[in-house]
Amino acid sequence: MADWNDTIVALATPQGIGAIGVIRLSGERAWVIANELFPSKNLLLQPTHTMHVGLLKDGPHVLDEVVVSLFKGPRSYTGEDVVEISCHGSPYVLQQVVQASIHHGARMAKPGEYTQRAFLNGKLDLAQAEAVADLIASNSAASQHTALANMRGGFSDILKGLRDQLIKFSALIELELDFSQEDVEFVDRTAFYVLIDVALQTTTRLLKSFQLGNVIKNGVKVAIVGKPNAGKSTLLNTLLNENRAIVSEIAGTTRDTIEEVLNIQGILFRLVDTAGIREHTSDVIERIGIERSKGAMDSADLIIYLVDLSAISPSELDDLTLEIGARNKPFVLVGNKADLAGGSDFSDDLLRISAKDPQSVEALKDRMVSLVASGGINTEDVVVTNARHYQALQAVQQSLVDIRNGMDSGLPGDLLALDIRRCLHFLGEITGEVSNDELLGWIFERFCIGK
Ligand SMILES: Nc1nc2c(ncn2[C@@H]2O[C@H](COP(=O)(O)OP(=O)(O)OP(=O)(O)O)[C@@H](O)[C@H]2O)c(=O)[nH]1
Ligand SMILES: [Mg+2]
Repeated sequence: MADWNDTIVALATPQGIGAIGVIRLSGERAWVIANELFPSKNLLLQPTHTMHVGLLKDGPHVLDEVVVSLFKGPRSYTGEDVVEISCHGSPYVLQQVVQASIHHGARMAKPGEYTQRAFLNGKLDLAQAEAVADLIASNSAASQHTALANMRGGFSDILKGLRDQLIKFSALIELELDFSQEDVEFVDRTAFYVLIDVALQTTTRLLKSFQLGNVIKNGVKVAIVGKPNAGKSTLLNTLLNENRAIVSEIAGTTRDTIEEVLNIQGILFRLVDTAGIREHTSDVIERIGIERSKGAMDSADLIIYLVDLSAISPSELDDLTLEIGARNKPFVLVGNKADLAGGSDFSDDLLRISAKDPQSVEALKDRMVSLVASGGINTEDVVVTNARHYQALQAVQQSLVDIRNGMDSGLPGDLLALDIRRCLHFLGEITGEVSNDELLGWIFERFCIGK
């Protein structure tokens, strides 16, 4: 583990040329080092949360004209004394400023070390710190919202509530043990049952949100499937607004799956165009493509099943609806080539589009978004997006079940107390009350340097 008494320095903005680049110093000597590089004013006499313009010099050597922002701990990101130096964004200048800081006694920061210090100084808990990494990596409005909510402590608050109540009960049970001769029950068992049930409901909801969380983080996988020539590749191209896939009137044009990412109303979709599915083909490559199409359907979060309205009868369509419905997966049945098919003898459930016409595809986009939303994506809610939290939550849930079973079978108080402690342990693992150097190293190594 790093030495927490030293002062660290790193570039906080991305590598490369920019209008400005920010270098951040954190630690006991942050202000002193900045002051040594900033001759025009004594920074040590300035109040916290102020900004100062002036030349930055390493000895006689002028480095840049900069803006220095001062933060006195604990009112800073890390909780320590922090200085942010906004320089002109030349990689050469920035490198020189980092070097000068090192000459004056700073050490290059390790990946995630600022956030790790913030955690160790109690500025954020572990779940919040991890949300910082998620927020930096967010690539859609939905993933931004969930990361932001978790960073601000929504998830942590729920866990903390659970923990506080369990601690209260475990204290009472342990008190009961001290008086075991007297055969008293301090703990109101009915109230405890209620508590455990509420806790179980909460963990179940959080565990369920993980699937959703993954969807938010990684995108909703959408398989576009249907018979050859239905217009799948045409639809992909129109959705993406570019000629991504080859389109032709030859059935069996698409051989392999094609995957592209599309952001619709803040939700990330991973669209997969597939080879048209037909039962009998002698073409070996086409057969492999069809296998992949079926695989894409199996792994998809949502299926768009496209039919050519000019080449299907209502009864065929009914059979198809049943067949896709049996997959137990959200799907949209889309009737394509509405411009060719005159007949309106198809059911109203069918979404009619013309894949060539961007205007008519808008309705499909709305349907995709609403399907995801009805699947429960509400970014205001707390959503678990982190596999480590998910695993710990599973353990929390299991220990809650054990506690309840223990109470059902009249388990003695000391054993019950043990189960409660185990549950508290797993809860603490998520927020960091229970942690070790190895775990912290693993988490913070995944951050970039400067965060
Ligand atoms: N009239 C009309 N023709 C369309 C429409 N959508 C697609 N087509 C035509 O249908 C033919 C097949 O389109 P594709 O997009 O290649 O069909 P596909 O489903 O990808 O076919 P495979 O890759 O062979 O499985 C092309 O000639 C398209 O121009 C539409 O909305 N209206
Ligand atoms: Mg195709």
